Amino acid sequence: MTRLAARWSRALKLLWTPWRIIGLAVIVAASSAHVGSPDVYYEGAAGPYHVLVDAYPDVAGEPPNFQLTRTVGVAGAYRPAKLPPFHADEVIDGYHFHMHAPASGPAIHAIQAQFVHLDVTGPDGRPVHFTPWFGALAHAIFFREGSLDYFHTHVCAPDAPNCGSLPGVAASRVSGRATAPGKITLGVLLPVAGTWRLFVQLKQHGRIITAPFTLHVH
Ligand SMILES: [Cu+2]
Repeated sequence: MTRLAARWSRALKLLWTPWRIIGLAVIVAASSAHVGSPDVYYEGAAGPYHVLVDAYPDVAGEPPNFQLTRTVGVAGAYRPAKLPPFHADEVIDGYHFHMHAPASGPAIHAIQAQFVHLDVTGPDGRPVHFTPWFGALAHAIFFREGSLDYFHTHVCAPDAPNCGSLPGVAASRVSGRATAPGKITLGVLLPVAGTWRLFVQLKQHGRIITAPFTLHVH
C-alpha cells in the first residue's frame, strides 16, 4: 500500500483501528515525502487490526479520493472489549471536548446529513484556537462497529482550499465549520444504522489530539 501511495502528492492518512473498534484509532499522517518510512504511532493492544489508507491523489485521471484496506495482526494475547457508551465529555491530554447532546447521545439518523456541536477547551481552560492541518481545522473519522464501514468529514475554515466541497470526495459532502475559537460544528452523514465510533481529531502545538465518541445511529 505504501508503494502505491508514493505516487500521490496530496495528504495521505493511515488509520489503524482495532478490529472491533476497541481502544484507540491511531492516525499516522504522512505526506508523500514520508511514504516509505512513515512515523507510526502505535498505542493499541495485541489483536487483529484494520488498516485503512485514505488517499487523496492529485493525479489527472485518478479518482480524487479512495480507500485501501488491509488486516494486520499484532501478536500477543487478544482481549476484545466492548465499546463504551456515549459520553458527552472527553478529556484528552488536557483538552476538554464537550458534545452538545442528551445523555444518550445525539439523535443521528442514517442517510441524513446532520450536524453536531462541540466545544473544545485547552489545558488552560480557554477555547482552543484551531489551526489547519491537512487542509481542515478538525477531522472527523467514523467507523461502524462490526462492519468497520468508514466515513470521514472535515471541519473547514471559511474559504479553506481543499477542504469544503470537492467533486467526487465523499468526505466533503457534509463539511462542518469552526466560526469561533473552541466551537466546532461537525458534519455527520452515515450510510447505515448501528453503533459508530467517531474520532474527532485536531492538531495543537504540534500534537495530534484525538477524542473518541460512541454514537448510536437509527
Ligand atoms: Cu480529514
